[in-house]
Amino acid sequence: MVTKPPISDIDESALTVSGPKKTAVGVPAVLHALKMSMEQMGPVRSARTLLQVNQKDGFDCPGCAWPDPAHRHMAEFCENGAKAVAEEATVRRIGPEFFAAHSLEDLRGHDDWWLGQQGRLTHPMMLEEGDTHYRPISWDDALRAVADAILSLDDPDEAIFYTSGRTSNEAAFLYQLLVRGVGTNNLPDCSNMCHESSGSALTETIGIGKGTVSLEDIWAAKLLIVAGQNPGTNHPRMLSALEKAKQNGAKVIAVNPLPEAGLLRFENPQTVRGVILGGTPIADRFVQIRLGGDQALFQAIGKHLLEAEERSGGVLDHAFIAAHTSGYADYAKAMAELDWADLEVASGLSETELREIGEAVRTSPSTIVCWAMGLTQHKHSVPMLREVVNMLLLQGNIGRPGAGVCPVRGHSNVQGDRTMGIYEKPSDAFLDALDAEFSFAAPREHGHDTVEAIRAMDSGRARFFMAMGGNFVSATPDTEVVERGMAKLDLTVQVSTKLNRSHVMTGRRAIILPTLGRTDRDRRGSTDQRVSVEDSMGAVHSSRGRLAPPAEDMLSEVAIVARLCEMIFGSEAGTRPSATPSHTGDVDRDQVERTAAEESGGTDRVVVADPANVPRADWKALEQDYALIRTHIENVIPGFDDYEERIAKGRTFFLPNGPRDERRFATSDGKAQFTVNPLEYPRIPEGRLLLQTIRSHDQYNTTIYGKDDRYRGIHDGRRVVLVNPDDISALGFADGEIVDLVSEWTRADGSIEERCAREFRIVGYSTPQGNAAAYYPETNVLVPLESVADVSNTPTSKSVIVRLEARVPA
Ligand SMILES: Nc1nc2c(c(=O)[nH]1)N[C@H]1C(S)=C(S)[C@@H](COP(=O)(O)OP(=O)(O)OC[C@H]3O[C@@H](n4cnc5c(=O)[nH]c(N)nc54)[C@H](O)[C@@H]3O)O[C@H]1N2
Ligand SMILES: Nc1nc2c(c(=O)[nH]1)N[C@H]1C(S)=C(S)[C@@H](COP(=O)(O)OP(=O)(O)OC[C@H]3O[C@@H](n4cnc5c(=O)[nH]c(N)nc54)[C@H](O)[C@@H]3O)O[C@H]1N2
Ligand SMILES: [Mo]
Repeated sequence: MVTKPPISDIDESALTVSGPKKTAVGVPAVLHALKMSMEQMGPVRSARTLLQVNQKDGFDCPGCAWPDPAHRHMAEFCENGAKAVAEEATVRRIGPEFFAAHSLEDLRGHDDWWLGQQGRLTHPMMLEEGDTHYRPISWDDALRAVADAILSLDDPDEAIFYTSGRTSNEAAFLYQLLVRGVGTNNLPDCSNMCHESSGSALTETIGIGKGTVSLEDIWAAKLLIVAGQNPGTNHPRMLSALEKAKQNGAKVIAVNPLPEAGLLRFENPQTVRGVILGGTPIADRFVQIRLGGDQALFQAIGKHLLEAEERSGGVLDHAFIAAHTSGYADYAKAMAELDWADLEVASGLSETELREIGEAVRTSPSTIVCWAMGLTQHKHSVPMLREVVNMLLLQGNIGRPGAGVCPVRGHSNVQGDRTMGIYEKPSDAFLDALDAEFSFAAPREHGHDTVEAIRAMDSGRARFFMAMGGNFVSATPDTEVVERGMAKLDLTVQVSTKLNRSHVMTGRRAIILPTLGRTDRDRRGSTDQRVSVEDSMGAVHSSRGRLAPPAEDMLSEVAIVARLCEMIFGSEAGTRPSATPSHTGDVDRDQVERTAAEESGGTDRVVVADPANVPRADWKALEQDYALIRTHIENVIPGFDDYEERIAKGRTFFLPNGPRDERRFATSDGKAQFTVNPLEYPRIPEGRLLLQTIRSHDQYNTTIYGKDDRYRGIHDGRRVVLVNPDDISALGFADGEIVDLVSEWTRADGSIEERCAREFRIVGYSTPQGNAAAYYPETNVLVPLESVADVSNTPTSKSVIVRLEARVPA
């Protein structure tokens, strides 16, 4: 297979390095955002669009999932949000002429940066087996081809339905219903590669897979530990919240192998002080931890708290521990047995430093821990996050103001998609309610997550792939295996706004279905529709785009899915969702299944979209009026009562959250769980480095906006590897040298598997010895599919053993 490594489009010879910045945001950020907006949208559209971001009754910023304050600034604006908007609201278009001019072969030679720069997709396109070019196809024919491919499968589990995290609640809800109606739970999503470890650890320990704090809690906290997160780039609006917390007297501890600018000093472009006086120092303390050392850190804090309690008392919240937790004694014993020397080695921090951080926690009346990918993408991420919970439980730091867990979510509606049932392991309660609402029996067997989906493709167990957004080929680990797997499929379908590698590394046949984004007006029938989303803190609100869509007859995600449902399940015109909740009603599941089995001839064989057992609804009506979808959601998912009313006029409502609202923990014994987790940390073999793969300041996941990483001082290029200067010389290299990165994966039998990413420039950088960093997605070729986190199955994108290899002179 031809997979020219896409290194051809960005001219890396122009790369310069100026060293990391000590401040984030400020005026340059605003200017950068405006520059990109003007390039993509021109002045009028830029002004119109940017003023609507995150305003009441405007559109939800597609940038990140950080919540909006109730009282919003005129422009609740951040540089990278503006870039995300410009990327979508661009005036560039690619229609049939573009695909006629570029063969598949030609497109395959380009990287995600070039592909994304071409503009918005406007027409359904189809690639038939053996074709050299995509060709235009009508909407009806395209959707019919998708429906036929699904119906011709021998088993519904041969189909895989991926979701990225931008999909609205309404589209996500219909999409999972389509998938379950077809007869499978194969619903991998970007979350599998993102916060799955958080979900796993939190569900086990506190009974909910989400955070337990609101924005008000952040403002009220007295200590915020921000670990494994680069908010200056990835959640810039979080910096305003941290600034406000500091004004209220909070201390901030930043835990990171890299001295990220946003964690150090913040110039708020919204205030005079930020612009003229040079801003607020954010982190009171920067803790330069070794990659993967956080489990040791949180154990050390727990151990310190327990020792202090032993000495003089007054540290622990005994009443909370007694009333609301179990497992305390075992945990305390395990901490007592830990050796400070081991904790030092694992974290790379001295006992003194570990104890100082422990003191900051001990003396804080209310503590929040915030984290993102630095804590979720390691082999031992789930035990690492259980330790975060242990530490917080000791002082009763869950379910009271200014305290709790704050996993900072990535995609703007990734959390909402999960709430809507985009999950390969749905609960029975959810499925029971779905069955009752749509008079069918959804499959119970769990489906494939992202890593399992790739295995199924590669082994020939899958034949059909559909993606509701995202860029599966570039975002997933082990790029070559994924490309090989995709090529084995009968049909790959991408519902997308922009072109990316997943449209060119296809199955034997491929279909592109262009769709509307957040900023686009979505007119159905005679009314403009709105959708709704859930932010990182469980608040739900509406979103409505106002821009003219990129082309006349574009379909929204909702419309695409509704039409597929109608084609596959048949119409049930005239039925309306009733106003009775199904999530409390009892379903005679056995009866539904019996009837289905009888009607399909009494066999046990799983039939694809078995006509006797398909969800029943008036799909056309749902397509024309999204409020009807919201009524269904209200009936199926607890917490959405009066959905329509509570999102009207730009209002926001909070979903119920047991731990936060009433210290209610939906675990097996109704209590929060202390857990015992043997200390783990990555061991780095002699002469090797542990590589983390991260985002630059000029990208959104696999969407590359530009070639700068301003805060880290990297300009006009992306193929760099950041290495500690002592390691550079110890390994016999020089700063600026071009090397290949070779990853080494030790198989179960002890043999070593190698993968190579070519031509990276070594940049001396402040990172702990033995640790290195480079950008994703270019480095995904290095991440072995087998290298996943225990329990959550998340690829270990922050923990890849590599060696640097000198390039053989040509
Ligand atoms: N502009 C922009 N915004 C985004 C995105 C984007 O690509 N661009 N992506 C969105 C998505 S989907 C997500 S999930 C989030 C991602 O947001 P982040 O998690 O902030 O993104 P990463 O670039 O992966 O950065 C990981 C951070 O963790 C640190 N780190 C790595 N390993 C460790 C470790 O072992 N311990 C500790 N303590 N720190 C560690 C890294 O040095 C880095 O600062 O951002 C969202 N927002
Ligand atoms: N090595 C490494 N790999 C990683 C990570 C890492 O840190 N390191 N991070 C992981 C994480 S946290 C995540 S979340 C995943 C991200 O994985 P994905 O979500 O799959 O990837 P994105 O790059 O966000 O997807 C971008 C594409 O989404 C489409 N799109 C944008 N907006 C819309 C929309 O409104 N509707 C539709 N239908 N399509 C739209 C566009 O076509 C665009 O090209 O990557 C993961 N992969
Ligand atoms: Mo993510």
